[in-house]
Amino acid sequence: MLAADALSDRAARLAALRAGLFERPARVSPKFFYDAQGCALYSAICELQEYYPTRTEAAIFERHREEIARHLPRGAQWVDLGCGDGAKSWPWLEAVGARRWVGVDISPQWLRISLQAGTGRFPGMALAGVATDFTRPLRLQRVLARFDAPPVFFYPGSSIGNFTPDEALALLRSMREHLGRDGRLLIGVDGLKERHVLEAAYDDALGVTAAFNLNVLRVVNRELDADFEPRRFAHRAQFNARESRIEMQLVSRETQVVRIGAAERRFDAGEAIVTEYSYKYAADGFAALLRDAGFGALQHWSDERGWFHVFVAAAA
Ligand code: AVJ
Repeated sequence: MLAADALSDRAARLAALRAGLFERPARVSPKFFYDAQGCALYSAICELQEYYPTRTEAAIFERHREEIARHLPRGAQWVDLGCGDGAKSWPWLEAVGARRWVGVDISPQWLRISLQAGTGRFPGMALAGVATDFTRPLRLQRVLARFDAPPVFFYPGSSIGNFTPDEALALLRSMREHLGRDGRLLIGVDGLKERHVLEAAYDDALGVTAAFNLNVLRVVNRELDADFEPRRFAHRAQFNARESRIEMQLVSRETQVVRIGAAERRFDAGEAIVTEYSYKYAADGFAALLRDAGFGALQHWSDERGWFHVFVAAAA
């Protein structure tokens, strides 16, 4: 496994986490959700009745896999961005006859799990893991240059939705720079739909998403030596139609003072910490973003309700 991030990067990440908590409104980047507990809760979210994205995307992949694969290079290096347990990749490796799998994830836990699963399922296939996050430009040129095969950048699950449109544009451009002539992007993005469907998906009846959101306070406590009490905050998920995004927040249930390292941060009753944006795109809006990022030859698949969109794109 390659640790792309040096120790100084870790220090910078923690400094940014700390600074965000003292902003107004306070904010924590969603990349901090995914410790071991957070990963387990996210897996549980994907099984929820209300959380349609994972299963809607999976159905599109199942139904159109052969056709999508015909738009992808054979014998590719399959670059799984935010690979998690890797399970979304495995059927694709077979469908395109991939020669190598490169898992990229912020969580070393996930990389260990997915590398082990991949080794079991594809003995003899070249596998690599890269630990990094996507808030900075990707630098995978050297890893990819070790293999003479075009890359497929696989970015499923609407993870792109965590970025503002400007940030998403920068990330897509950085993927585009890796593609070469034969490389492709295969990306899944959540569609715009009715508010009540969106809000239920991010505020489920069982409270799993609430737990996922609150868990970030435990991550903060551990990383910054803070004393947030999850019970003193409430989960909130609202669709902001003007910005076309779900906004997840943790709302202080009372006026309180939280210690963060050697400092203190007061939260008023009702004051919110912004933890996640999840942008939703109409198909044509996302196609325009891809074109802005230098992609062309767009192919698009969706489900019957138009709830989720899958695109294949090449460098324009
Ligand atoms: C992993 C970013 C795609 O935005 O839907 C799920 C994360 N947050 N429920 C999403 C998430 C709350 C998820 N992504």
